[in-house]
Amino acid sequence: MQKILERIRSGHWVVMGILNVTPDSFSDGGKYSHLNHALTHALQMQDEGAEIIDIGGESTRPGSKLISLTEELQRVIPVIEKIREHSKVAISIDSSKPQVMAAAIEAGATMVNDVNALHAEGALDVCIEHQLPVCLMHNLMYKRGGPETMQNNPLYENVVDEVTSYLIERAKVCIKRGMRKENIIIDPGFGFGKNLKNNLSLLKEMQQFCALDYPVLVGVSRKSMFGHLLARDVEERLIASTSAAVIAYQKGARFFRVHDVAQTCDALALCEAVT
Ligand code: 7PJ
Repeated sequence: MQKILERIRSGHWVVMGILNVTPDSFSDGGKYSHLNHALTHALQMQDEGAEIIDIGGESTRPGSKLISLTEELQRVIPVIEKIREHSKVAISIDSSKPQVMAAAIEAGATMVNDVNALHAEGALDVCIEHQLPVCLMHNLMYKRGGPETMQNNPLYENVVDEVTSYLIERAKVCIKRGMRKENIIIDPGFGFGKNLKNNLSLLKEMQQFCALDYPVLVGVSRKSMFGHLLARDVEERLIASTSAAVIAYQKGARFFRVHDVAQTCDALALCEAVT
């Protein structure tokens, strides 16, 4: 994982493939819930160029329901163990629960991706104890009462400045508590408590996040912002998602969390060839 971060820092792009093991996950409808399907999908994404597989058991998309600790553990841990048996690909655990993070690390995950930026009690401690790379994502969930309600009324004076300050502040807190600065990745959190205009501003001003001293992870893949902009269903958002990745690349982003690995890698390889 450290090598991957070094590559990002030296200007190379890296793709993280999304592996949802949530029955209600919106873009693959739970198709990969079964262990062997999850493994096949992970290996396919690795084959297509994903250097990290991001495994999430709790759907964090707006409007979804939270699940219990036991259920989340039952969904993700066997998948991590299965992938570990068959591949050396880096695994990131997409969770906000410290117990899930700890169990995932034990099972072989080497990165934590938390859409709540380690706000849950004990989450920061787990990450500091293990000193592993962590993605801190901006999300107003804590102020707005969870994914069931967060989209109702997003309101910013200046979304880019507010997200920037939040990420800087959050990174500072983590460092103060003992996290190594080199292990911090930041993410503006497309779609989390943001409307279309907010999301487009984040993309338009991506260079502002990239100017901070941390690698920036971009998660726009198949998101509803494209549904709103283009009136496209989830399965029709490939071109927009890939184009957004290209735009983010051109503004300095190098780390991409995507469903469509092969297509995104093609687009990013072209970007790199002309940079
Ligand atoms: C993101 C994420 C994102 C990071 C999800 C979805 C919703 N983690 N987890 N960034 N989104 N770091 O994939 O549409 O944007 S779940």
